[in-house]
Amino acid sequence: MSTSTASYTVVGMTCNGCVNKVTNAVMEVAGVEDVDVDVSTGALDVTGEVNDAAIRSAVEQVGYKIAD
Ligand SMILES: [Cu+2]
Repeated sequence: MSTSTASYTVVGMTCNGCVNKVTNAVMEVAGVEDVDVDVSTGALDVTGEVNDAAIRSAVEQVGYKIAD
């Protein structure tokens, strides 16, 4: 398995509470080692064995969307 970083844009985050929700949800995804979220840009950077579909569904389950 190789470690890599994937970048997404999350829509709908407005505060640090949103950042914490998204961070915690993505950290729960198997293989994820590190998560970095920027509330002002919506940037979500995920490091680890990145499973794209699992990350998208984790973000959606806490109420946000990933822009395509
Ligand atoms: Cu918020």
